[in-house]
Amino acid sequence: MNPKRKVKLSPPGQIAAGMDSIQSVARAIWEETHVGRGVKTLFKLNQPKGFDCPSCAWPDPDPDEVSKIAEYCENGAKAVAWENASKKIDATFFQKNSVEELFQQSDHWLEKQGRLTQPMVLKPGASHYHPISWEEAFDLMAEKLHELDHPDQAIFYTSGRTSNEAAFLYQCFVRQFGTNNLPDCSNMCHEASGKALSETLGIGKASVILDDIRHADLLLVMGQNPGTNAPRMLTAMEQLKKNGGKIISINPLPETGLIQFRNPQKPWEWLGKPTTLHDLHLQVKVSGDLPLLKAILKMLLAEDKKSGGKILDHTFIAQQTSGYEALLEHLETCDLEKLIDDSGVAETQLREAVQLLAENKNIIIAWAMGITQHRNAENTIREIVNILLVKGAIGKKGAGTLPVRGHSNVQGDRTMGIWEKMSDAFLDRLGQAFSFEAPRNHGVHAVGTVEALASGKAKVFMGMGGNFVLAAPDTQKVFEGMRQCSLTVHVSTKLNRSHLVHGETALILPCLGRTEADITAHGPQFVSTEDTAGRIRMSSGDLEPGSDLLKSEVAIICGLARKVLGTENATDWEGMAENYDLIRDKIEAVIPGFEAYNERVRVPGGFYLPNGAREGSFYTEDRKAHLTVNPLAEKPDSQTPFILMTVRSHDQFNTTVYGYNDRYRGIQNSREVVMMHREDMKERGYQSGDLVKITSVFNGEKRVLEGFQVVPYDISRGCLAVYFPEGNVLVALDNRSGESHCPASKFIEVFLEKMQA
Ligand SMILES: Nc1nc2c(c(=O)[nH]1)N[C@H]1C(S)=C(S)[C@@H](COP(=O)(O)OP(=O)(O)OC[C@H]3O[C@@H](n4cnc5c(=O)[nH]c(N)nc54)[C@H](O)[C@@H]3O)O[C@H]1N2
Ligand SMILES: Nc1nc2c(c(=O)[nH]1)N[C@H]1C(S)=C(S)[C@@H](COP(=O)(O)OP(=O)(O)OC[C@H]3O[C@@H](n4cnc5c(=O)[nH]c(N)nc54)[C@H](O)[C@@H]3O)O[C@H]1N2
Ligand SMILES: [Mo]
Repeated sequence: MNPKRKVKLSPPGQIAAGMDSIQSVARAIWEETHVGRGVKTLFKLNQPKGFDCPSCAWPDPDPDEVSKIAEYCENGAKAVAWENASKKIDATFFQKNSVEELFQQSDHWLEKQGRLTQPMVLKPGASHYHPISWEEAFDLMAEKLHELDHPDQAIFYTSGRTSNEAAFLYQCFVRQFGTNNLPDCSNMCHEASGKALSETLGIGKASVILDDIRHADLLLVMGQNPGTNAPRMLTAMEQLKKNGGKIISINPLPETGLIQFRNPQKPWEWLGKPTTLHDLHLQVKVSGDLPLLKAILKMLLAEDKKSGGKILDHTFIAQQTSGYEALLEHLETCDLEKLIDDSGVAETQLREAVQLLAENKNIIIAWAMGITQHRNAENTIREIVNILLVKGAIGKKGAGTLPVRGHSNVQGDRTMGIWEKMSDAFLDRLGQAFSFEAPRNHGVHAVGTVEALASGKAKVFMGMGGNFVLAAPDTQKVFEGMRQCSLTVHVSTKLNRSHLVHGETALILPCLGRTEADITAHGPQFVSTEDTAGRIRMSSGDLEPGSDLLKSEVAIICGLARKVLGTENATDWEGMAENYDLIRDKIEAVIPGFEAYNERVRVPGGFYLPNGAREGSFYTEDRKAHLTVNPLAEKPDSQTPFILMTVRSHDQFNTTVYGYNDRYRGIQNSREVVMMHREDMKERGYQSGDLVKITSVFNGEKRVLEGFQVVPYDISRGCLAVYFPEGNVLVALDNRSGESHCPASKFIEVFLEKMQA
């Protein structure tokens, strides 16, 4: 067997951004879009009157600051260029290429074919997609949905790019149809953060805003690769450093974006020295974070005792928290040496971290998928909260929790009610506002969706954006499940695998992107989004749409709702489709925090949603912040010598593969690689480029991925990394966190076998 693409290696980068990232932006615009159109859009990106970047959910600076600078990053610019592809996919393309032929192509190739331009249908038994009118598509969907025995046989997924307005209408339609089957990408992303933070602090979101980072003394960045996945965060980190703050990174990989930074927005600084970002890097074992945090906490308590109680904030602990005694008792029973050993980090380094935590008061802890996509994710996140609480580092300027969200509006979608188990209070208000009785039984989450599809319990799958078949765990199972559906429907901008792994009938419904003008009979419309810091802002595109046949997500939902719910349905779908102010009025009526929505969203920079934890009020049952006792995870399967994580390269947005070069890591030309420590390679007799078969073992079941090239990398011993989504083949459905059911796509027990080249 030969690799499909031979990997080329160069030394990993030491400095993030700078000139290389500018070149990369230029290349993306040149290759994907008309140059004028691309450059025009960049000037509107994240500006108060422009559109919200469709890439990540990193917050924008305040309007007076943002208007002075170009507020975008390399990967945001790539996302915008990708959305504005000058290439188009029309009916002739589908006539030329059968579904079978398209299925044989790579994911990169599929999206590279350009923007989808008209609704398409795949009829039962047909080999090719054919054009269909919007009206016929909605009729077809209504027919298939009405054929079901129960509304719970349909599942309505959402990816995180959907605007507040579209998300609100979508969940309203789905609940009026009669189900809470509203899984979303958050189920596979920050679900564990929401769960652990709501329980302990009374709000499932970050407790800090952008400005807090500048005022922090110490920032911990755990399980996150901001240089690639939230590049604008590096600007905030640079400011923190310039103000004398310190940074600790905790990661099995020494990610370039955590080491040094040259601000691409400040070319006059490119010749000077880059800003050194992290002061300390703790190269934790994959999933070693909980033992690491416990060890730090134990040492911190010991230091506090020695200092006569000067290190922890005892007043805060006494007045604002519960559970301190139980936590102390629990830590007594933990063996420090064993914790340190399980973390994979040397004691001397942990002592340095403890020193920094002891010396500083304003502490922020940021984290992302390296913490959430684990079996013990909730426990780890509650332990993060423990550390902040004993230091009194919450509810004040420059301190708090920072779960860095992924998709640009994933947080807003959840606020709008995209969740399989919204509270009764929300459902009551929704029912009142739209004169119906919302269903109460919980729906399925993302993993539950795969189970429901695979077991035949669900028959219709609709995706509002995203690429569910590749994003979900256990690729083989998802494929089987999708193929059993009577209907699969995707509202999309680009062609992807989910269009090709389909039900008996399939529909592709092409929609407007963020950058495009959305003009209705009522005039130009704008939408709004919520960022990681809970700020709501307007987003308004002004480019000419990629095709006359595209509809906005709002229009698609309204058109569909009218057909499915019937002409007697009292909701003013037609009115809302023309005038988005009417949607925002309804949001205001249903969701607390959106008072005077239409007025405040028009103020440059928008407004912040209320956030108890940020203001030092904890809306838990007892109105206290909870210190908690969090059990350590069970030992992994001893039969499998390696723990494998799936990560993103610098050249992708989730399942959208822009290209094959992971620039910062120095891994080029191929994504079919497995990163391994040199000593582990030596011990097992592997050479760079050797081909391996990776086998994961979970509950005795095996899953395999073949033909991956071994790449020597500075990764913790005993740990491996492959890219997402390729690695999803190896993730068993039950390999997930116990409480929030987030797939443990960063904790896969595997063994390797050499393959003949
Ligand atoms: N350009 C770009 N931007 C994106 C995305 C994208 O694909 N491309 N995706 C968006 C989305 S939806 C999301 S959720 C975010 C994702 O943003 P990240 O969470 O940064 O994404 P991952 O690549 O999954 O990286 C996880 C990091 O966790 C580390 N890690 C893995 N396991 C462990 C562990 O056990 N402990 C610790 N401490 N670290 C660990 C990995 O080494 C890696 O550095 O980015 C968003 N932004
Ligand atoms: N193994 C493994 N699995 C993972 C992860 C991991 O780290 N490892 N990460 C998980 C995470 S954090 C997430 S968030 C999920 C992501 O899962 P998804 O959100 O489902 O996937 P994306 O790749 O972001 O979706 C890309 C598609 O969205 C469509 N699209 C783009 N823009 C728009 C738009 O404006 N409107 C509409 N309607 N469609 C649009 C395009 O057709 C594109 O092909 O994957 C999860 N799966
Ligand atoms: Mo995500």
